[in-house]
Amino acid sequence: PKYSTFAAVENPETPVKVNYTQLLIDGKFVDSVSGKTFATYDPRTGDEIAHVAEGDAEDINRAVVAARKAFDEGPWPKMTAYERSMVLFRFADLIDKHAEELAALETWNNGKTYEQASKAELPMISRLIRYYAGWADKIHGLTAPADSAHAVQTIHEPIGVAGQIIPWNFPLLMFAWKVAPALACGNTIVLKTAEQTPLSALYAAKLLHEAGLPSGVLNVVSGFGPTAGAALASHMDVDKLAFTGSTQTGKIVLELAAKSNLKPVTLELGGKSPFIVCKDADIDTAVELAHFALFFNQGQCCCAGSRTYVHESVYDEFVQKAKERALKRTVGDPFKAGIEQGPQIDSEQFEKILRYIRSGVDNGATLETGGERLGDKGYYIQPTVFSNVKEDMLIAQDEIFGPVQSILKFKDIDEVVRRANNTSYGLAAGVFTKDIDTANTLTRALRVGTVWVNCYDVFDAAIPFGGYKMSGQGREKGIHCLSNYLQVKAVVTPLKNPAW
Ligand code: TXE
Repeated sequence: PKYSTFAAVENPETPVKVNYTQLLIDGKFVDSVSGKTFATYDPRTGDEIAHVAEGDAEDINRAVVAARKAFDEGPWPKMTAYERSMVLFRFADLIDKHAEELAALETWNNGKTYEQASKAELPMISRLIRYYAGWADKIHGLTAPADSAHAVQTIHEPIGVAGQIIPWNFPLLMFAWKVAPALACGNTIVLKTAEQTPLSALYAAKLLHEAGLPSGVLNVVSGFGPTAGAALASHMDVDKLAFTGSTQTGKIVLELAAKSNLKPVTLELGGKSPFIVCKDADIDTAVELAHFALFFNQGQCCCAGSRTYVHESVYDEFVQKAKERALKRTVGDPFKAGIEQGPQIDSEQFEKILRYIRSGVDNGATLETGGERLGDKGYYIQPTVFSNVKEDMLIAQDEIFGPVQSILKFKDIDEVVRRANNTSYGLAAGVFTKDIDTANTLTRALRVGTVWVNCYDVFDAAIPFGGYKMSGQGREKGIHCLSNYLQVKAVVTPLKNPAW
């Protein structure tokens, strides 16, 4: 197959100046205690962008001490909720003002298209920050009806120092999902970015300080998982941990949290989300959205629709159209207009995806299109489509996290429910049908945290997101996320005159 639009970067210019590469602790940019740094790369070429300070257990500890002090001594948790909300509103305005530079950093360090970063992600980020800014002064307790001799009220207090560990697939969006609700509720934070993508969060954290965030409230440590990440998860003075990443690492951090101080943990982990196309679906729309559900962000989405189940009566037509759509996908330098797909994040993910593609071929799935790398530089992979995928194949079971669509055939609704649920994951699902009864049956039967009906990847700030089963614990976004960052205190006082 020819990918006529593919154009790798020949002589990449520096898309944006990298201003911040140190750790951000107690309101200041500082070197790591060890003085060590590590390189961060441009996935378009594999070339180095910059060296950033490498945080380790000692730096995490310094950051936790700063966050603890900022929590215990204030002013942040003791400021009025209105003042906290105004800091977040100003932060959202600054994100909008610097959206071009932030989007450029995101594309440069991650490989996602600039169009996606600037037109979809950055607006979503400032919108989400404003959503939580709006919540800050609307967090109410209750009065509870107890026995007639006591007055009972509940007070919602910030939980304390939040540890947050984020992945590389949406560096800035994940930063916002974590930081905005925690700050709205009055917590202080130590956040560890993914080692692949440290740059945009440092920039955003700097903007948050410009917006008026007091020193020590948000500390950002770049570094690796087994060192900095593990130190954060097991720190005795961290009151809550929020993690997004692989299921495997989710298990590790949960264990570290349990073995240290039993800090509560929320987890947003991997998935193998079914995308179900029923016989009465609008096929052209389903083909387009199934393509989007899988290939969006180079296939590097926890909720990627990575098992495309198609009813047997429309299967052949669907496969043919899915193949044609994949062949039309424009792959190349993510800074170029009109490009839909950039490179994968790094050589590790790139090799892993190519191994899965080989296993699909070896196990007898039909390779409709793609299957190879593109170019000889950077981490580009051809949009790949497999048909005749069987349930027990690795490509139907594991999270590939790349541009590889697997199309499976089904006969009836009960069967597809059984097969869709036959996985340890339960993050999301897509359902394509015009029949309200089929839609109702599927939305209720699927054991997943989000069901998109005749749409996919709709991510408003108000929509809760999270997984059933091994896709995670707890919910992010929406009203549900607030409870992750709040303690509920019951206050009971005797009533002098119970009769009143
Ligand atoms: O994930 P990790 P990786 C999936 C996807 C991908 C695979 C591996 O399938 O191919 O995971 O990616 C930190 N203690 N997802 O290796 O390891 C790490 O530094 C504490 C799905 O990048 O989970 C980073 O900040 N922290 C996912 C974060 O965990 C540790 C997004 C995520 O890295 C640690 C990314 C440790 N011992 C990958 N080890 C999603 N749900 O969207 C690592 N980390």
